[in-house]
Amino acid sequence: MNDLTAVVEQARAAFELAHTPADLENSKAIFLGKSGRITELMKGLASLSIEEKKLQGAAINHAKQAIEAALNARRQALAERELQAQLQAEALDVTLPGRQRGAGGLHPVSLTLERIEAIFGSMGFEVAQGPEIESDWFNFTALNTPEDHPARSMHDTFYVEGGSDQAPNLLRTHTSPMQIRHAVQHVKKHRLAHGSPNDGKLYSGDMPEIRVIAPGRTYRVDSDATHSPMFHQCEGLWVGEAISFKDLKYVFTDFCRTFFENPELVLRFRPSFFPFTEPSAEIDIQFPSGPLAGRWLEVAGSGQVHPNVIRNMGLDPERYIGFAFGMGPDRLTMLRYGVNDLRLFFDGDIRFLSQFR
Ligand code: 2U9
Repeated sequence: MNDLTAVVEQARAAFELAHTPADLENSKAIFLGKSGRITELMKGLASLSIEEKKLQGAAINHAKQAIEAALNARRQALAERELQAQLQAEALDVTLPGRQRGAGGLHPVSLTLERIEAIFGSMGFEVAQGPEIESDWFNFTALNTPEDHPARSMHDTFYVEGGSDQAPNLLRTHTSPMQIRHAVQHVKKHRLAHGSPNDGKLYSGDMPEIRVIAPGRTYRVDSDATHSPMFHQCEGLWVGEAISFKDLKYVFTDFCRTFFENPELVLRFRPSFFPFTEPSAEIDIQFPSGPLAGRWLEVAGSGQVHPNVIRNMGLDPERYIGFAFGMGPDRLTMLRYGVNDLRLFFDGDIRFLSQFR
């Protein structure tokens, strides 16, 4: 009996010394293998009497079970240890700060365009849309620009393929063509509603007012610190039966004071010339205080829409009249934020752009 207890103790000790599953399987062979200690003891039973066989056999089985239990316990301990080592090796440090996705923001000129749309929107202006590649007719002819006007030269305007000599295609030089398109659609729609579809004559029937702004990209052959070949424009148009210069002054003054958040802002209308307006005026603003105080700053062109342009919308200028204005959102953005070089807007430098987030 003492022998068996010793064998069990030796097995336990051997299993404890095994530090890998392979070591453990070697130790198992010594005690439970084909010629292991337990098998040898079983073989010894052959020479015993039946009574002794029973007793000794039961004792050996008992010892064998104890060894198997120790083996299984050690197997589990090694597996557990291996798992812990693996978990530790593959551990994720969840306390590391996460990789953040950079917060985006709108471009400063987009912020200005949104602002312009909101302010004119509150005055009942719709927002027109239209193509950046235009026909010569919508960009120049419909806007009363003479055939020999310098703006029509290759020197000033980007011409693109796809048009003909009679009707060339170009990159729009202003956003006015969108307003012509908008006005023509507006007139068509209300002619139909009044049962007088196109009869070739100018329309002098009833119609709601045209009140629209046209913001967007425009293109001219020009490039220096204050000119970019691509720049933005926002034009406005209000046509009705008695829309006068007085309305232009009121609307544009209100717009400038709201845009620059300064109710004391002063405006000046200076006589000028544009082919599409008559009379025409440049609009200057002056801040009563602050870094720009005391200087007249040119911010827009404007005027009463030329009768020829009213005709090109399909309207009778004897009944319909209105005003138009055009401004540069790029320049408005420079004035609002104190930016001194237009090119900063189009360089795409994140250090500059992220200041407007
Ligand atoms: C229609 C008829 C008339 C829009 C106008 C200006 C005067 C003007 C430019 C000044 C420099 C814009 O900032 S700028 O690039 N614009 O001076 N624009 S009146 O006149 C129109 C528009 C549409 C149908």
